[in-house]
Amino acid sequence: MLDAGVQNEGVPANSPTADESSNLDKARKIYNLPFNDLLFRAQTVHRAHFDPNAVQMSRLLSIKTGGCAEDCGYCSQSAHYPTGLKASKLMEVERVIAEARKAKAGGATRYCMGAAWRSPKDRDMEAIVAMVGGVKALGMETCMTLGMLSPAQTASLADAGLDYYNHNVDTSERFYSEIITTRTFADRLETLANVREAGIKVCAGGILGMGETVDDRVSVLVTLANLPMAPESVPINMLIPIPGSKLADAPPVDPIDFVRTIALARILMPQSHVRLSAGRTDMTDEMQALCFFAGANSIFVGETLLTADNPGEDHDAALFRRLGLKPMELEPAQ
Ligand code: SAM
Ligand code: DTB
Ligand code: SF4
Repeated sequence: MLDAGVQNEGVPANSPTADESSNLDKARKIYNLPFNDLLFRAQTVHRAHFDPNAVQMSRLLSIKTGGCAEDCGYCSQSAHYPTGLKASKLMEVERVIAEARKAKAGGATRYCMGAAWRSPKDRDMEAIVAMVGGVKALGMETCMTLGMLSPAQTASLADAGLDYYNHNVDTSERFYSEIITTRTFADRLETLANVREAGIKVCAGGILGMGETVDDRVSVLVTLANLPMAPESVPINMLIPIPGSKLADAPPVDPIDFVRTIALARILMPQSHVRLSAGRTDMTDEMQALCFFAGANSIFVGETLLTADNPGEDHDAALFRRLGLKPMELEPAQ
């Protein structure tokens, strides 16, 4: 089994266990190791499971932007905050497929489509299913992030052949209600369980830089590592402060603490792809290099994430050259 000794096997994600605080203690000890010991350990785990110089490349598209009913304090797309973002309707299927084709030409192997919804309406499912089919037909992996899903909705996405569903826990259970009040941490775990149950691969992570404590960060990773099965993909976002949002003035994360969190994610979830996600435009090349050394092996490519900036192709190509990194190839479909 996984080698950090802090996972529970087969324990339902949302039932408190006697081991919970002991798992947190063990993970906190790893997080607080001397930095060189932590990075050596993370890199050793990384090399046992992955090519240390290969980085998976995903591309994002916002298929439905803004006007969201949820009050997530970090988000440009919440209707609860005056962020100045213009809301738009669900994009045409053909346009989505045309954008995916361009992303493939730019080297992306996974196409991630995001919608600013609390959850999809049943009337939207036909278009969503057509998008999955169209992007898959290009030979790319598909990922969607559409908010909360019912078992019936996860079943139709699974039938459409969706590879991954992204649904972040974002922060610890303790801190959750400071950031979002229109849904609960338990709601997030329920959708994650529905996704797993339907046989879709899980992408779930969090955000650093929202005023959370180190314990909150450790707790997010312990939660994810202790799901009945760890997520295949773990995005670690650094808050992009959005003017007008609740977290517009949140103090920046210490880069060393950010790298420690990546290292802990790698150690607790040895087989997962750990994605260095939002916030790379505010990271130096040196910080990103440390994140890759600590076990991050996936990024979003392209000029834009959903609504915010991302380093463009030229910058990332130069970074990959400087570090001797290469794009991770897609595994042939079984
Ligand atoms: N509405 C869906 C949901 O919330 O699940 C999908 C889209 S939502 C934008 C996807 C994720 O993006 C959030 O869970 C959060 O982790 C991340 N995110 C959103 N705004 C961000 C920001 N300003 N900085 C960093 N990460 C952000
Ligand atoms: C994730 O963890 N990060 C991505 C993806 N999942 C959907 C989104 C980042 C959004 C950054 C802010 C924006 O572009 O609006
Ligand atoms: Fe809506 Fe998702 Fe943004 Fe929350 S994070 S406001 S659910 S788009």
